[in-house]
Amino acid sequence: MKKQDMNRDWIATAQTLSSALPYLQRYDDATVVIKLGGHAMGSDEGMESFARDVVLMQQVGVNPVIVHGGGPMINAMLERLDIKSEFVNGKRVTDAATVEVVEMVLSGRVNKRIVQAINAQGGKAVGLSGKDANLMVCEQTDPDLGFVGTPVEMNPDFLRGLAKDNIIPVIAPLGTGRNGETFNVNGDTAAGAIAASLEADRLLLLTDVAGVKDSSGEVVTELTAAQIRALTADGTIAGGMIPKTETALNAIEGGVRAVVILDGRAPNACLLELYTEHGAGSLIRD
Ligand code: X2W
Repeated sequence: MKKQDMNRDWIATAQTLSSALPYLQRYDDATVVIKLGGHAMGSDEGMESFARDVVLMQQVGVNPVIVHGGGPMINAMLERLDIKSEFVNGKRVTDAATVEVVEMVLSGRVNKRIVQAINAQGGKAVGLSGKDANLMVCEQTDPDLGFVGTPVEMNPDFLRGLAKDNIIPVIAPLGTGRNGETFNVNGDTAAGAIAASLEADRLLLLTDVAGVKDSSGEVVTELTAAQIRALTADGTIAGGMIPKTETALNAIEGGVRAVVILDGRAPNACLLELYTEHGAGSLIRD
């Protein structure tokens, strides 16, 4: 590279940092809950880039809380163990044998991979599940689904305490039952409940689609809760997007300022959303 071109690169970097100032100020001390879905957890490079963004966010004043999924990793382990599994309305029918595998996979390998990636970038991440410190006490969602839980009681004070010590919680979506049961919670549902309990400034739902699409297939960059309801009623929002938009509506109703559904595989997705005018994905607010 010619010296002149190199200078231009550094100047562009400095300009980028400078233009981020209003966003850095806006999100100073903000609580941002990030749901990292199993489909958005790709390569080691992707995980490294995600972890770097999270650590950067914290370095500039955000309190990040990570909630993860891991559906595809659960599927792979159930297959290896020859346990059949099916989904009803986006939720896994979970018997006693399945919930054991769900906990092993999510609280084990998946959770620790994220914790390790964040710590490798200089962050202080701690892996938890909804069982730890009673972060997420659940009731059974529906007897037909077995050990699938709906969060009913949360512990946001514990998470606030961690934020004060600059600890980044990485939470697996399992809950504890009042009678000692282990409940499998949909990752989006868990992230929404945790974000609402914290009255978070942002909930970022990182997935493998670019956002909410309108009837012509274009991603809509900003939507109100009423628009989401209308697009759901006319069938434009369908399939796997439904649990995400439902989570978004519940989270907003529960006190979250805004929810963003975005493609977690895109490079620096979180930074693009928080720190640039461009934003990323679909932003939903009341
Ligand atoms: C999910 C939990 C993991 C999850 C499951 O068993 O697959 C229920 O369906 P993703 O990667 O975010 O889809 N739980 C009740 O939600 O993972």
